[in-house]
Amino acid sequence: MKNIDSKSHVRGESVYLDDIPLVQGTLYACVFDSQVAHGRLRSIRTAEAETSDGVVRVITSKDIVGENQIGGIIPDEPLLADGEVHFQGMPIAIVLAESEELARRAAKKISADIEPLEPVLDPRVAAANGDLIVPPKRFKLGDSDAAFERCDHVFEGRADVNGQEHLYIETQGAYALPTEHGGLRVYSSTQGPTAVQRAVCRVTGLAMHEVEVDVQRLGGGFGGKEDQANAWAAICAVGAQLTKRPVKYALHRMEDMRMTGKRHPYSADYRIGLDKELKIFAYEATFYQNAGASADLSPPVLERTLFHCTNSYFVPNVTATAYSCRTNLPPNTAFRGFGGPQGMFVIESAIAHAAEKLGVNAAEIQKANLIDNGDEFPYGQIAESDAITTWTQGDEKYHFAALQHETDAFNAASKYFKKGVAMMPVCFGISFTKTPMNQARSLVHVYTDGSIAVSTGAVEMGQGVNTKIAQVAAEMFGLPIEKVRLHTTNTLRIANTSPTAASAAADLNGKATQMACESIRDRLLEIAVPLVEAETAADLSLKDGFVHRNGERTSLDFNTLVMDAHLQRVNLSEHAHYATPGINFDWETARGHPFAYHVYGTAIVGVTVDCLRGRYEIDYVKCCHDFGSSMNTSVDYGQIEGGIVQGIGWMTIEEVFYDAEGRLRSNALSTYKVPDIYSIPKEIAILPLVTSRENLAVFNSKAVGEPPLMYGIGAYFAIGNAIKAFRQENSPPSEGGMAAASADGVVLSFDAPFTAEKVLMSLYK
Ligand code: MTE
Ligand code: LUZ
Ligand code: MOS
Repeated sequence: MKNIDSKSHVRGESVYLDDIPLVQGTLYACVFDSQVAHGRLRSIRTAEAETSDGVVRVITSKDIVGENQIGGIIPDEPLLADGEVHFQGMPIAIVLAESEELARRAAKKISADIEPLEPVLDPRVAAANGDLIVPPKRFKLGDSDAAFERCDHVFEGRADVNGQEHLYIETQGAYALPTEHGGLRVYSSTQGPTAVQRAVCRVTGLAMHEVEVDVQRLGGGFGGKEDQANAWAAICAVGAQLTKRPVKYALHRMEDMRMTGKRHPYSADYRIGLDKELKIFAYEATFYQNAGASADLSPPVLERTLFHCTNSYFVPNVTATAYSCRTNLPPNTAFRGFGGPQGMFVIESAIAHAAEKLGVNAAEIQKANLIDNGDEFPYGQIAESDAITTWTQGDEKYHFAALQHETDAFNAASKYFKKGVAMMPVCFGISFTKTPMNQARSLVHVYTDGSIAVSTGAVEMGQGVNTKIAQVAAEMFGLPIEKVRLHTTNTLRIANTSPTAASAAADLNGKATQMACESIRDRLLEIAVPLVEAETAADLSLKDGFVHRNGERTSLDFNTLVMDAHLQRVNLSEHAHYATPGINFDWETARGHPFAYHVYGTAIVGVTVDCLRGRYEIDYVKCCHDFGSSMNTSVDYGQIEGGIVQGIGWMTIEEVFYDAEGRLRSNALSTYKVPDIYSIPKEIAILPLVTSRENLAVFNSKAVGEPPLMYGIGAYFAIGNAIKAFRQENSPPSEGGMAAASADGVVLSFDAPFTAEKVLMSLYK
């Protein structure tokens, strides 16, 4: 079954923020933002902008009616700079004008007198200065100190991983309209309508019941709109409140890239200890997260780094410590995987390091340590594991040994092109790690013509959540999917939503929808009992648009039944609430059962490196992926393909670059390269692992949004292996391994992304 949006997408008929018809009198906002990464804001000169053509108002922090604050977790983020600026791109003033162009023109006429202060960009420096967003977090299993004493091999090193630009096709934006009694209606391109509502209320001083937030769909979010849609909605709301006119702001691409945060870069130290059988007996990691200038979502991102620091492996003795470091970059934020991929990259680096030094294939170490049923994660949850199954089935189908052999044979015959192959197992926990966030609601109306309207807290952003929820409703009522319509995510219909994030939107909102439909269906079947001369409703079901009795179709169709129920004054609507059962986590002890379940998978990634130019191609990604039982393979395969490409992009060609002044140099698509049709893997093969074990996924169809991104990490190590093949042939063996800075200064370090430049430098002295 295709994504229900595919037709309107292809025809250009799908409605995004910028397609909403504008109300007469709408003003356009544009932000004047800081050109300095860190400094004291002495004064702002707005006079020239204020008298500029078409300008209605210029707003600075002192004009804000409510609180000048949008920090969701920690109140450390002013909407408009006041007293100090903390990153280049920090909003200082808002211009409102009669047209977009006039607003932009006027914003250029604003200037600010800023006394520069030393910017801090390196998270290790921030940590040394004691500038942390929250106190350090730690996971501990067993006793790693004692365990290292007993290891046969111990290796330590450093791994760095850079950020990533979200590059949703639709940039950030919002449109705020004044409503009766001083209220506001806000259209926002957000993953978190309630988060937007809260931010709008805070800056305007309005109560939540006075503010309606509505979201049709997003042209991509990828985590970038989980928290960071708030500022633009708040800016429009402040403008609408002060002028009593509608205000719209849709960011230009370069504004968006400059002013918004990205995936968190991390720097980490690791220490890994193995025994003679290659069992990882002890692991220590220290993570320095580059949080940027304010907290945003950095604390839970940091926590998820710890949750995934051992990836798919069971390690009996683990100490993992994580620091969230405040720097003068735009606040970094959620990005597909939410800190998990950064944690996984470090243990994969440690394993590659050990493999190199021990002269074994990294896959041997990986395989020897896969987490099994009943093993304990470093946070106390007991694994119901399919890590070994996905590895074994993937290997049986795609033959890692044969691919390795093929790679070696190619390399023996080729001087300037070298191939590399790597295995990449993945294990990702499904649920918000903050237990209270794991709740959702759904509002279902059955209309008297038999058509069905569904509203939930889930936001459609291309991932197909609306398709899955429509499938749930259609299945529950035994109707074709055309009879179901998903409506906008709206805070008046569904209140207090969790953001659409953590890959859990289909599970949470799908389950709530299932419950709502179940209640209405049960009432309908009670009405049907006498109409089809059944004994009890238990004998009845809804299928193919008809009531069935003991599995056989009766003459009573759905529409007739619905009208009959209505005439008997039966409620045809339901608002249901779902909260994931059985989950908990206690940060006091750093133990619990935070995840409803885990998603497992194993990928084999193959690459070819051009050893004269440093360029490379991704030949294939072949994976065995744990679906539970997919309710929509075309949506799920799309998520896997997209996730893999995005993960590879992060690990290879995408390079977020800030200069020493904290200025984003990769600030446009000419300087920030994302995978295109030419650089995606030549082959993506997916072997579904179908399991029927009961899980907490909707219709047993496991969450798929984030886990596949992490298969992309394999590309980094496959490239590393190709480089190793070249260097083994072209340099003396004493030169040192992939992880080591060798005596002659050649460095093959763990420092993602592996851009062509870095590959070239790694190939030669
Ligand atoms: N797929 C598309 N096409 N666009 C997106 O923005 N976001 C990803 C993933 N897949 C995203 C996507 C992220 S970060 C998450 S958390 C999940 O979708 C969220 O949706 P779900 O909970 O319905 O899987
Ligand atoms: N967002 C969040 C997330 O607030 N908590 C999470 O645990 C999470 N996990 C993945 C992606 N977004
Ligand atoms: Mo996704 S990072 O949970 O929005």
